[in-house]
Amino acid sequence: MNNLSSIESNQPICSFLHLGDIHLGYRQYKLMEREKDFYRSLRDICRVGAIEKKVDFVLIAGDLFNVRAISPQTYNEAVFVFSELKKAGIPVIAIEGNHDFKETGNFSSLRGSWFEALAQNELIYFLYPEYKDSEIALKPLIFNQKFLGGGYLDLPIGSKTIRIIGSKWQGFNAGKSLEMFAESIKQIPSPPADFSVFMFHAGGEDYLPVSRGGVSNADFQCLNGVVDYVALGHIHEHYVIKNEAGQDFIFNPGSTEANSMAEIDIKRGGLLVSVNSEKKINYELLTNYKQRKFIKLPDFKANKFPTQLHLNEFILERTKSELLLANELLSNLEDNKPIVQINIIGQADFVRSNEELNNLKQSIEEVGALYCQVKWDLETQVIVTDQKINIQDCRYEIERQILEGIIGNDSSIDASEEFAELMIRTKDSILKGVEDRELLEALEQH
Ligand SMILES: [Mn+2]
Repeated sequence: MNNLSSIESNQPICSFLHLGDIHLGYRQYKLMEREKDFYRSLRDICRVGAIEKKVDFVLIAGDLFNVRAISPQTYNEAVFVFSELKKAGIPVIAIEGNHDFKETGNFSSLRGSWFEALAQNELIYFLYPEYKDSEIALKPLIFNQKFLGGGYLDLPIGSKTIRIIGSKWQGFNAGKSLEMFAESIKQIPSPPADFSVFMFHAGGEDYLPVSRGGVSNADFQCLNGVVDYVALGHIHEHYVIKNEAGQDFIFNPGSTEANSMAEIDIKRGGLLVSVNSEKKINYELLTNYKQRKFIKLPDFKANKFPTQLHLNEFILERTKSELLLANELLSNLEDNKPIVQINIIGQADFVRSNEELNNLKQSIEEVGALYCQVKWDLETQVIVTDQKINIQDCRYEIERQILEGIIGNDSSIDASEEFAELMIRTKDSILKGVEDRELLEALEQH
């Protein structure tokens, strides 16, 4: 083997960025700022995850748009991002998801899709295989020539060929359709590709029950040995499913922005993938791109407070300290203001006032939240063994929780609760000018 071919054999086959569930155009909470956030996330993840990393291509596995009928602004954003990628020489291959799929019915009708418009402008390769009876006829797109009207693309990367096959949205037929796809992919004329990807918008059974359209792990296995990488979208949480040989096989990146409060804490982002010369897949979940910050405070127990004003004051002070900790208080940069979620649980002894709850929401937005969601779950039974918080205790409780939060951030101290109490006592004894022997002893012990 000469030097050149040994270098060649060590070259990775390809690298790519796999995205899904971008939901461009979603104006969450009816806020223009949120619509902009979704645009910003896509721009930024394409910058840090594709252009700066010099990947070979970008996959969009459905739900690029939040709805099928998008606004001109949303279309312009897609054009902007894909033009940037095109300038960088990075092709984009996309399929539709349930949010943006072509209307069912007569395909020969004049009703189109914005994916077609993007493809006509040579900004994406739009994979949309057509049906012939119960078989899927996979027609090829052609690199740099044919951007729509087919089900697969052979992408030349250096001396290698990457084959990307895509499905349209299958709905409840998802699991059953895989066998058909596996057969059709095998029918693609030779020569075989060096690496192949199947793009599919559907959820795995661990995230979406089969009874609700999820695909069982067993149903996925017919693709094993037929393609090398299954690129999913649909579920907004990142996950990977292995094949029967125990290798990572099916990949889902998750959403690029939080589409609901339920998406604050889950793993999600973009998958930066590289394939080595032995077809071994390495991947990294990218989460470090511009995204809106969310703050979810611990549940507040309603029955600890004598009046709603006490409850409101307590929550507001607690939220302010949290915003301070996040260094966001009174930030006038709309881009940096967090979204705050407040959960109140259990029945209160006072009559609940929606007006007061709305006041709380507004106060929190005035001290620096872009948006505050206040939820009161009356169903949760809360048992409070200690006494109700009176005005004096209310202040103490706020101080204690704030200090505990600050101390809790320092991993070198594990008894944050105890420390918070000692700090308050120290402060009190200084203010009162009284020597507290017990306190001094306690402090000495630490
Ligand atoms: Mn979806």
